[in-house]
Parts: sequence; C-alpha cells; structure tokens
Amino acid sequence: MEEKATLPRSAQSAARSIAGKVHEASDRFEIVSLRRHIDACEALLAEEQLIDVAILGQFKAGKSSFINSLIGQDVLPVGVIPVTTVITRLHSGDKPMAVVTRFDGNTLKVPLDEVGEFISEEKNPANTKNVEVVDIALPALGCYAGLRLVDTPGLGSVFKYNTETSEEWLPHVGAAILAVSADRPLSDNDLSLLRELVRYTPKILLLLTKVDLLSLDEQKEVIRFFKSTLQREISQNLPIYPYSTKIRTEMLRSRIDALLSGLSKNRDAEFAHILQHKVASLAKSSIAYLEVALKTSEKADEDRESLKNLILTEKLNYELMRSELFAIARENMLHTRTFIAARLETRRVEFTRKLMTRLQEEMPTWRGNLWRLTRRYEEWLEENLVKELDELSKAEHRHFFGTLNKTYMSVSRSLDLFRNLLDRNIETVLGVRLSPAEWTIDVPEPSRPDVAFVKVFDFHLDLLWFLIPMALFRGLFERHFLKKIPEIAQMHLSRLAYQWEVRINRTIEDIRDQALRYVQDELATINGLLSRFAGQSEEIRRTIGGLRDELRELTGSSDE
Ligand SMILES: Nc1nc2c(ncn2[C@@H]2O[C@H](COP(=O)(O)OP(=O)(O)OP(=O)(O)O)[C@@H](O)[C@H]2O)c(=O)[nH]1
Ligand SMILES: [Mg+2]
Repeated sequence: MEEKATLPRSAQSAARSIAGKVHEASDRFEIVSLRRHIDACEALLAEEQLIDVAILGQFKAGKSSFINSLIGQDVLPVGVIPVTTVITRLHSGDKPMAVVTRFDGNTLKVPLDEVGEFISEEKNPANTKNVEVVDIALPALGCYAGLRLVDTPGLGSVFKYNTETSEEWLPHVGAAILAVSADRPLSDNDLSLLRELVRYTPKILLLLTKVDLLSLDEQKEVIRFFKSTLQREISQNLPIYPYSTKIRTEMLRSRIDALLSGLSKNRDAEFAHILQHKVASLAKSSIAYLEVALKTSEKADEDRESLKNLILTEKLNYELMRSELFAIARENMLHTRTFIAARLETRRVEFTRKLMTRLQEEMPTWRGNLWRLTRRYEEWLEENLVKELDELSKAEHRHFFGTLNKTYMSVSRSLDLFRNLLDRNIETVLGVRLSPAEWTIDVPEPSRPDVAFVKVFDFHLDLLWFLIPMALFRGLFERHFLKKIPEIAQMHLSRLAYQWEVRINRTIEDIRDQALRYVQDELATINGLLSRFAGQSEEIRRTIGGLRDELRELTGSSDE
C-alpha cells in the first residue's frame, strides 16, 4: 500500500463541510444541474490522494516508451502497431508488483513481467479479458512519491476509454502530458483532446516525442509551428518539451524530471489546491443559482412571470434544443455508413487479393469429390475471412469515428451557445452572473463487432457430385471458387460497415441524449429558481450567507 497523503486538515474539512452545504442547498432548492459537479467533488473528497499524471495522445505517439524511459525499465509493452489497450497506472511502492482489476471488481496480483498479458492489444485483443485498470507499484518511482503516472490507450479525441475509470482519474488529474510524435503534424484529434483537457487541469504540457527523427533545425521549426497552431486553435501557450527515448540526453530529461519532482514535493499543497479549486467553484456556482432565486423571490407573481419570459426566451426552449440536437445527430448518422464504406473501400482491393492468393496456394491440396470440395471451400472461407475481417476491423476502426467526432463537436458547440445565451439573459435581466458551464459528455468507445461468416452460395451443383467426374471438371470448379472471392469479400465488407454503423450511431444517439439531459436539467433548474421560491427570500439569503462564510473559511485556510 502506498502511504496516504494528508491534506492540511483545515482545508480538507472546510472543503468537506462546504460540499455538504452545497449538497443540502441543491436538494432544498432543486438545483438539479449541479448534481454531477457535486458528485465529482464528493468522489474527490473520498478518494485516495494520489495525483495522477496522465500521458495521453494518439496511438503510436510513444506514450508507453516515454514512461519506460522515465522509470528506466521496460515495464510497459510498446510496439509499431497499436499496443496499449488498458489504462495502466504506475506509482511508487516498496516491491515491484502489479495488480489487475477486472470490471467485476475482482483483482489479481501478477508479476511485473506478465503485465503485457493484460495491457497489450496483442495478448488481450479489444480487452477481451475485461480489465478495468492495471496498477503497477515500482520502487523506481520513489523519486516521484505521491504521483501516479497513467498510461492510456492511444485514442482519438473524445473517448474516455472506460467511463468509470476515466471519471475516477480525470477530475483530479494533476497534470496531463499530451504526447505528439515529432514526425507527424498536430492532428485535429490532438487539438480537440487539448480543448477537453483544459477543462480538467491547468497543468498541461506537450511532449514532442521521437525528436531523434529530426535534425536540431527541424526540431526548432516543428516547435515553432506547434506553438503557433496552439495559439491559433486553442489560444493556449502550452510548454513544449522535446523528448527522445533513443538519445537519452540529460537535458531533455531534466525538465520533465523537474516538473514531476515539483509536483511530487508539493503534492499535499497541490491536492489541497485542486480540491479547493473544485469545491470553491462548486460553491460559487450554487451561490449564483441561489441569487437567481433571491432576485425573483420578492417579486409579485406577475413580475416574476415577466422576468421569466425575458430570461427563458423562445430560443432557450427545450423543444427547440431538442430538435437542434436531434438534427445534428440525424445528419451525422446519415453519413456514418458512407464514411466507413469509403474507408473500407480503400482497403478492398488488397483485402481481396490477399484472400485470392492464399486460396490459390491452398486449394490444390484439397482432396475429394465436388461435395467435399465445396464444404472445404466453405470452411476455408469461414476461417480466413473472419480472421482477415477482424484484423481489418482492428486496424481501421479508429478511422471510422469521423461522424462520431463531428457530432461531438457540433453538440459541444450547440451546448456552448445555449449556455452563453442563458448566461447573458440572466445577467441582463437579474444582474447575476452564473459560473461557467460545467457540462461533460462521456463517450464510451464503441465496441468492436463480432465478425461472422455468412454463407454465400448460389449454386447447388455440389449435391449432384456423384454425376460429376472431378478429373475433368476440377479445374473449372477451382476457377469458379476463385472467381467468387471478390463478391464474397465485397459482401462481407459491407456487412462490417453496417455493423460499425450500428455501433457508432448508437454512440451518437447517446451523445445527443446526454446533451439533451444537460439542457433539460439546466432549464428545469432555472425555471424552478425563477418561479418556485416566492416569499422565501429570508431562507435563501441565509443559505447564501452560510455558503459565503464557508467559502471564505475555505480560501482563508488553504495553503495558497
Ligand atoms: N525513433 C524513435 N522511436 C520511438 C521513440 N519513442 C517511441 N518510439 C517508437 O514508437 C513506436 C510506438 O511506441 P509506443 O510507446 O508503443 O507508443 P504508444 O503511444 O504507447 O502507442 P499505443 O499504446 O499503441 O497508443 C514504437 O515502435 C517505439 O519504438 C523515440 O523517442 N524515437
Ligand atoms: Mg502504449
């Protein structure tokens, strides 16, 4: 067990007390829109206080190699094809040891050299072993005590690989390291990941990996280019750290080392800071909501009604948002199939040729009459097609997520607009400024479909095998079998496209529904606050006063 960090007592109890007060107030005044935020803070208060340093980025960016190089041990599997399939956390511990936690909560201790069995895509394809997370304790991490390095599967932008696991670590990510390979440009996926990350943590750095592939001049140019892209696209001036696992110069390493040691040394203060930040922002959000109630509670009924009409204008209407979100989802869902099919089409010729070549090699070894030959052909197809389709699906599936990513972006934009408008109206009409929106959408990555072989025969000549002299006709049938391959391949590829379409579209619907729930909660909260608490100004004022006092105590008692 790692030792448990202790927060400065006063800061922790102040945070706990204020979170409790907010919880009560949100129940009393039906501030449903704060529930998620409250849950996140309560989880944070209950959790072990290790600071997570998440290493994120596209697959093959060199995340696992970076961690191995940092700890000076090849603990994590790395490779040229996508490798990491399970979130893996490394922390300091007396003895090297790994604990595998499954989705059903069961845990299993394994020796360090066997972690690959659970982490790597090759040994645990598509996480068929149902591993939620692997925790690795290492004496080598003693220099970063209190930190936990989190290796993540290489992903596109929006996926929280496993919602619960991510929920657990994203709210208290102490620092995020986005690995980007120096030989590739900053992708849209990297940028949207960054946009998401800035919501969770202020400490983000860009790790420019594999810089050994570039000359010094080229490195400078890439860094310049990245800096201007970051400034333009996300208005952030993030530090960029060049790194290489091949040339281990101390200079490259020492900056990272300084960052992590700093985080580790200040862990208690850091954690108090994170907690304080989250709880204070929760308290401020709830005070702002309560002020909305306060401003309207003393008004006469007609006045309240007219204020409500000024705030909840026709543009801030549930039905309108509903049709907008449905339209976004519908439009994207319509294109999912074509998008996937176009991607698969680029692989079709090669896919077909591979099957035909293999069949040509193997068919001459088959023996028997036409009936036996046909059965063998079916078996061969089943075995080879399924294997090839599954490989294709594995290699390509992250390219299928185009419409999913687009949905996420459009829905995010739409929610932002909605919140901005609501904020503006409330500020204009009541002079109350709400806290920035706290919405999050969790997108579980769609699972890979089971590929199966579908029988495709259109002729039943094989039933007449006893009439057919194979010595004469064998060549003819072999050619026939071979000629069928392109059609069979085509059919199975479209079936694969269809299976992916179903999965991706289901996720799109899920994004839409989560967004809609957010809108619904937000409108219900504001609507309730504007209408339900007439004549209760005293109580509201008292609640606000109580929260303000606690907030003062919290910030006063912090280490900052
Ligand atoms: N030249 C060079 N190659 C590197 C460097 N770091 C990693 N690589 C190579 O990049 C490939 C990917 O490395 P990984 O560490 O598996 O990348 P990853 O980001 O963990 O990949 P996934 O787990 O699949 O997402 C491997 O073939 C590494 O050998 C580096 O600094 N220089
Ligand atoms: Mg990896």
